[in-house]
Amino acid sequence: MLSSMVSACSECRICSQHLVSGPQGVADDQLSASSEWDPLHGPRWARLNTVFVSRSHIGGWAAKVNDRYQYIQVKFNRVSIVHGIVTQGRSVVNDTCKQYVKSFKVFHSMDGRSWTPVKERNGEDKVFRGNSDQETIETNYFPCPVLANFIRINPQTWNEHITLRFDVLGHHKYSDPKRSHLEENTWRKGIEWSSEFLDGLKTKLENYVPIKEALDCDVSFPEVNILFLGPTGGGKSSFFNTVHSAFRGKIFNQALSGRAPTSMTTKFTRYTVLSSSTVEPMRFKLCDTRGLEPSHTMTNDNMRLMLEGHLPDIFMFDPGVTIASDLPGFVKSPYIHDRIHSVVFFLDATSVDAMHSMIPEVVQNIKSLQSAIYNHNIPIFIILTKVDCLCAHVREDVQNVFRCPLVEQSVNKVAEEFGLRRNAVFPMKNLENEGEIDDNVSILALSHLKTILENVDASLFNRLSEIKEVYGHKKLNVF
Ligand SMILES: Nc1nc2c(ncn2[C@@H]2O[C@H](COP(=O)(O)OP(=O)(O)O)[C@@H](O)[C@H]2O)c(=O)[nH]1
Ligand SMILES: [Mg+2]
Repeated sequence: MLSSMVSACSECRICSQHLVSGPQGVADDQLSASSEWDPLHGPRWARLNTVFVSRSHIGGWAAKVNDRYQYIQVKFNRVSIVHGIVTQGRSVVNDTCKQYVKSFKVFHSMDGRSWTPVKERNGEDKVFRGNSDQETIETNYFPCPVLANFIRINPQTWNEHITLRFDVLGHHKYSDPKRSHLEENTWRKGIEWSSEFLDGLKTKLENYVPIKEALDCDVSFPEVNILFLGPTGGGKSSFFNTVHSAFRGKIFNQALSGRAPTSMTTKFTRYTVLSSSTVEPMRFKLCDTRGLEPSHTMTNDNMRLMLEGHLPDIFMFDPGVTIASDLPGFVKSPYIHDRIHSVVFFLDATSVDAMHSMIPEVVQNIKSLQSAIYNHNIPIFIILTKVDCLCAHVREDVQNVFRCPLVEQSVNKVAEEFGLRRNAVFPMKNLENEGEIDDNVSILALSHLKTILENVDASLFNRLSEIKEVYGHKKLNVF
C-alpha cells in the first residue's frame, strides 16, 4: 500500500505546476536575492527561458559575488506543496559568459525567517546536481515533498559565475475549490440540517453514558477516551474546538490550532467537553496529540502506552521519543476507563484528493499504527477535514457535503487506501474562518462524534464482564 502512495506521489509530479512562472505564477517582486550584479542581472530575470534583451536585461539572475552565501528565493504568498526545482544557466548570446550553477542546496520556509534545508532521506542536507551547460533545463525532485511559503536556492558550485534561471515544481495547497455539480440525492443518509436535529444531537451527547443499555444500574462505566492522531495540520485541534464551540454556543478556541510548519500541539491533552447548560463534563474525552511528521512519527511502544492509558491528562511528549515509565504523571496501573477507546485519524482532504501531498513516512506510520490499534480491539475512524477546500458548494454551505460527488470520491479513496469501511470515514469542515458558530458545521461535527461513540459502545461489549467486575463492585470514584 505504501508503494502506491509513493508512486502516486511521483505521479503527481506530472501534474505539478511551475509555481514561479506557470499559470498561477508569482509577481516579479516575489523574487529576491542575496545580491545582484546590477539591475540588468536582477532576480526578476531569473524566470526559466528568459532571454537576453539588449540594454534591458540578461537571461538570468547573476550574483554580485561568487561565494556559498548567495541565494535567490521566491515567496508564494500561500502554502505550497513543493516537489522539486528546475534550473537553467545564463541564456546564450555569444561565446562569452558561459555561466551556470553546477550544484546547489534548497531551503524552505513558512515565514521567510527560519529556513530548513531539503534533506536526503538519511538526514543530511541534499546537494542537488545543477546544470552542465547554459540552456539545458535540469529537473531535480526532492526526496520528499515539502510544505512551504518560501523556497530558496543556494548555489554551491558554479561555472565562471553564479548565474541561473529557475522554476519551482509543485501545487498551491489551497487552490480554488472546484464547483462540481451537486447530486439530487445524498450519498450518505442520516443527517438533517435543522435546529431540532442539532438540539437532539446535543442532548444525546450531553446524556451519553458509556454502554448504558448493557449495564445494570449499579454499574457505571465513567467515561471513554477518543484519541486524535494524524499529520500536523490535519485539523485535530480545530475539530475539538468546533465540537466545544457547538456546546458553548460561541467560538471557543481552547486548543491551539493554526498553520505552522511544525505541530502547534505539543502535549497529549485529554479535553473535557462542557455543555453550556451544565458544568457537568460529558462522559467522553477528546484526546489531542502532537501531529505526526517525518521526524516525529509515532513509535509502536508509544502507541501501546497511549492505548493502554498510561499517559496522564496533560503530558508533553514527542511521538518519536519513547516515553519512560518513571516520568512524572506516568500512570502505572491504568483502569479500563483510562484507556483509549477509539482512534480517529485526521487527514486533510486537499492532500488526500490527489494523494500527492501526503508525506510517505506519515502514511506508512499511520498504516503500521492501524494494526497495533486493531490488536487492541479499538475502532478506527478517519475524519477527512477541509472538504470546503475541495468544493465551492460545500464552502458556501456545508449542507451540500453529502450531495457533492468530489467529497464522496475523496471519502471512497481514503477508505480504500487505509482499508476502512466507507462509513468509517467522515467528511468534515471545521470552524476556521468563521466569526460565529455555524449550526450546519455543528451538526456535521456532532453527528460524527455521536456515530463514533455508538461504535465505541459496541466495541466495549467485548469487555462487558470485565467492566461489570471492576465498576460494579469497587464503585470507583473517578470524578
Ligand atoms: N478550510 C479549512 N481549514 C481548516 C479546517 N480544519 C482546520 N483548518 C485549518 O488548518 C490549520 C491546521 O489546523 P489544526 O487544527 O491546527 O491542525 P492539527 O495540527 O491537526 O491540530 C489551521 O489553520 C486551521 O484553521 C477545515 O475543515 N477547513
Ligand atoms: Mg493540533
